[in-house]
Amino acid sequence: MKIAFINSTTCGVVYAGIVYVMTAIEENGHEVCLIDLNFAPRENYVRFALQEIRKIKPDVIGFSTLTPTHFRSLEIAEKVKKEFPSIIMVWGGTHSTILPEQAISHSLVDAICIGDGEITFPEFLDKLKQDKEPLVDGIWYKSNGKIKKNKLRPFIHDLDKLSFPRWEYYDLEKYFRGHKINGSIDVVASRGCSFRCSYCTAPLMSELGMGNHQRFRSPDNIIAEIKRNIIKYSNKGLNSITFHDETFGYAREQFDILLSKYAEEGLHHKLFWVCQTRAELITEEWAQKASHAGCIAVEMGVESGNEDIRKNSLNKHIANKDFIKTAKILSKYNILYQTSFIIGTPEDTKATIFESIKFAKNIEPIGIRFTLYYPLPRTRLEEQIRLEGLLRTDKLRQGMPTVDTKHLKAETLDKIYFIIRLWLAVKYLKIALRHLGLKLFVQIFKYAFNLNKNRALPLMHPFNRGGLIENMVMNEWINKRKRLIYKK
Ligand code: B12
Ligand code: SF4
Repeated sequence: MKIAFINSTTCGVVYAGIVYVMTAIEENGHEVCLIDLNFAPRENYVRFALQEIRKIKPDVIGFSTLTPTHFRSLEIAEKVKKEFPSIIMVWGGTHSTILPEQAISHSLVDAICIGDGEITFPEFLDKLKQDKEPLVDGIWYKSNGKIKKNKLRPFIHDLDKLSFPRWEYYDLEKYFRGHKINGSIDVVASRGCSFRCSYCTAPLMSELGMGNHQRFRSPDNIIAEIKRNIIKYSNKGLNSITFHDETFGYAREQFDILLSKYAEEGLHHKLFWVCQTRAELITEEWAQKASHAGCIAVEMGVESGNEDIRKNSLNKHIANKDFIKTAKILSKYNILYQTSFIIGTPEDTKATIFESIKFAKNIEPIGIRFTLYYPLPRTRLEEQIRLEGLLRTDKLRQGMPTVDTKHLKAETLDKIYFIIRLWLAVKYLKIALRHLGLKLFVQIFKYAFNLNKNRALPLMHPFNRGGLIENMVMNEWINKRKRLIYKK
């Protein structure tokens, strides 16, 4: 069978979940291809997807959807169903896993995959091929318009058994040139998270009746994947690794062995890496090991500069002083750090948002992200907001309800957010000038005339979240580190 995949989340980055599933079904003898919306002209993704579907003529389309972006899958599915009613549409990803009832209830969706897709989806396709009823654990489907629910399938416990993701479904050379860190590929060393932040869906995953969601790969398996990546993708421009775990380094034993092996094998001279993790995991020893093994940058969620909001409302029990300490440790070991903040959670006032800006300035990260709060359904915070009547269904933001805080209307938040983005643009310019000096203008010139050919991704707006400038600073930093290492 021929299966086309569409990832409705587009931020100009590759995505491991879809690649893992594609790899598994290709190994099972099916033909697969990816319709990459990152290459769709802005706002024209539906037409782009349709054109691709006309060329590919798939039997099945697998959509990967998140709740905040699932409306894009619906828009595409609507047009596809009209033109090709026989194509079977299957949804998978976090949205279908967290909100299966909602996902399967859309008239355009024929089946959903709940949880991991690597075993479930190939089994489902086999049934389709044999024209049999898809009695497959982890699949809900429609039969004569009626919803049929199979049993849930436990999360895949032994991640080492999975085949390494085949990244060539993506046009890697273009990503390698346009990515935040040039030449970076994702590696997922663990899946899941055991912290319980109130705005996040991670804590729900282990409560779905599919077993513990947090799982870890063995260091040997991870190293083998990285070595395979070097062999396969170096000639395309592979240069670094992004560990896309929720909290990289949470399991200290895995972290220690992995990094020792990474350095022993000399991989730290070949591929630098970045990761996202929690600030309190970063001890002096953590940072020393990470730096020695080629860590170039860490992304940490601060969420709010107001400690009370962070701890009591967002359930993230990290004190301001701990972030400051972590920032100092990371600087000591030459690791750059990026921070992310959420504005518009229920307790936010103008003053607390200002505290976040001030805090972001104080800890001097290389990259700062501010996002407006999305109330993710079924999370603890969303339930609270619903009860308190702060959810606004009259005002949607990218298809999602908007939230008033207890003190601010969503309209005011929009204005504040606009000002923050202006402030960030100036801030990024300052950071870049500090790190690059006059080289910055040479780089902007090169970018403007596409001399480095790094304007490959049409959806990536150059100033989106400081994307272009952050990209330049990160890459300059990597080059500096490389020069230092090769001098030794
Ligand atoms: C990497 C990542 C991203 C990447 C890429 C995501 C993507 N889908 O393209 C980027 C940086 C782009 C991103 C962006 C966002 N993300 Co994000 N992201 C993640 C993260 C950290 C890891 C995802 C990953 O690679 N997991 C590892 C893979 C192996 O697991 P998986 O994704 O679950 O995939 C498996 C199954 O779901 C299934 N599957 C997946 N797709 C399909 C498709 C089919 C057909 C089938 C059969 C099966 C299947 O099989 C896969 C393999 O087992 C997750 C956290 C997490 N736990 O997943 C958050 C997460 C997915 N992100 C989330 C959010 C909210 C966002 C943003 C909306 C945040 C924001 N406010 O800006 C943005 C989207 C912005 C936009 N405009 O599009 C939420 C989603 C919540 C929800 N209810 O949908 C998560 C769960 C974080 C959280 N805990 O709250 N994200
Ligand atoms: S640490 Fe990150 S992934 Fe874990 S619950 Fe908190 S926000 Fe979610």
